[in-house]
Amino acid sequence: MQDATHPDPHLPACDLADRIADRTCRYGVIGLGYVGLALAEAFARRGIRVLGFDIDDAKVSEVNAGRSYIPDVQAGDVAAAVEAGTLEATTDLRRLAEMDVISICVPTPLSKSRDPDLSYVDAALKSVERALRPGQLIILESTTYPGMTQEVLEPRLQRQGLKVGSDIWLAFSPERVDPGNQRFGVANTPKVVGGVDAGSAAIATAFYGIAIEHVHRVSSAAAAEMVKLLENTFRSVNIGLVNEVALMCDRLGLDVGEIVEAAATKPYGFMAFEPGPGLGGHCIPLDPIYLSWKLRRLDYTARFIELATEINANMPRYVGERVAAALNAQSRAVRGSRILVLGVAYKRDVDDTRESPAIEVIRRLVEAGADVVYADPYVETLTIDDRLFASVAVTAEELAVTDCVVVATDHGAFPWSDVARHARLIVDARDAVPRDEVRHVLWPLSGPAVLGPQAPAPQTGTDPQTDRVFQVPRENQ
Ligand code: SAJ
Repeated sequence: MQDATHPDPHLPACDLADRIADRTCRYGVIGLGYVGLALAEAFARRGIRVLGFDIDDAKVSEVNAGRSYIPDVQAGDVAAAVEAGTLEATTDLRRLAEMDVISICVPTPLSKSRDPDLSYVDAALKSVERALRPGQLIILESTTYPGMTQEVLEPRLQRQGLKVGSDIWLAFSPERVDPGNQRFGVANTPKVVGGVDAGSAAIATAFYGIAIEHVHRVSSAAAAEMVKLLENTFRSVNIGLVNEVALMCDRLGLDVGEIVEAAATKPYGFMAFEPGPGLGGHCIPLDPIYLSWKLRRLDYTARFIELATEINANMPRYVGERVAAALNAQSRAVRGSRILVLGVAYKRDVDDTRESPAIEVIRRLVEAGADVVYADPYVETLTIDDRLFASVAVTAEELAVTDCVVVATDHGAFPWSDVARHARLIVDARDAVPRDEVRHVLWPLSGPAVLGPQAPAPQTGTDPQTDRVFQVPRENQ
């Protein structure tokens, strides 16, 4: 919250600053997705009158009915804000003219050619331009490449004849929302803010201070854009590293889960990341590519980003190979085998399947001729390559007729003990199944299979994918 005893020397003396100080400023949020709805509700609960803007009638109706379609935003909070008159939603973008502060929280995906797709930002900006008036603060929250706010938004807004830094203000502030995170929300997640000038930075800092406990100001909008990309590149590269360690452990006959778990006992200088079937979500797989794309135009190759992207994108193929090797060890082919994939969401306890690696795992198994079904309590149906799948229940009966269970997403809601006891063969890409309860055979992401008391006799053979001789070591019998 702003410190009233130490006024910000850069804070411009203007009506907007006054309305922020007395909490009468009107706040418009463009894009009511998992970022925008959470942000709107956080300010509404602080008594700011918030108007959410979305092109999706259904979202607008849900909000105005006091309901939430974002699992991390409680319906009760939305209802209370609507009831209190501090939260409303509309599709009428002309009403942006009524707003004092406008946050743009629209998707920034990649195009088919893996270049930044800024069409959503462009559409939102067009609406802002049409409604622009003196005294407004415009903040871009959507993740983008360093320089975009200053190089693209500022000239566009100034075409309206208004001067940024005196008539209007412009800043960038990256969204930081971790879907499914029960501990950190909008109010207690520090907010980074960078302005195209000192006045914009100060007024944006003052505004966010209304609802967010800690606001961290950086020297420019480009710096704030880069902060976000560092955060997400950090995750992509470290996940890529631990996935490459999984590939190394596969060749060394080591269980990568054991290796990472042991390394994580180091109390300093190490941060554990979990190897898995790949990288999903609409941020981590994509955001770093905004950075490498920008740097290529500055004649620099962001090698870590490109390597991590390659390794992470390869993991679904690796999991498919692992399934083939596990079935082969039981003299079964993938073709004709019934395979149950547990989890299609991109990570545990969320309902989002965007960029989910499980989809590529399923695609590969179907292409190899398997009879694939999936179970995911958060995802009722899923279309992959024009084929509609419907989630099945994880029952003892389903497990008993399954030739191989593939763990792709480690939702807490799955009956992991039942899976361990009833599944005849498991490939666990998330280290989710309790090994000590396995009755039959479990293949971790890498390393020797784990044999339960009811496992078939150990076999040896040659893995057709790699010609590596495999055998189930005696210590696992
Ligand atoms: N993953 C791994 N191993 C790990 C961590 C994650 O394989 O050790 C996978 C996940 O299963 C998932 C993908 O990576 O498929 C991304 O997971 P994530 O939690 O890193 O990413 P998001 O998109 O759910 O949320 C992240 C935020 N999460 C965390 O910081 C923990 C944060 O980085 C951003 O605020 C947010 O993306 C965003 O919107 O940029």
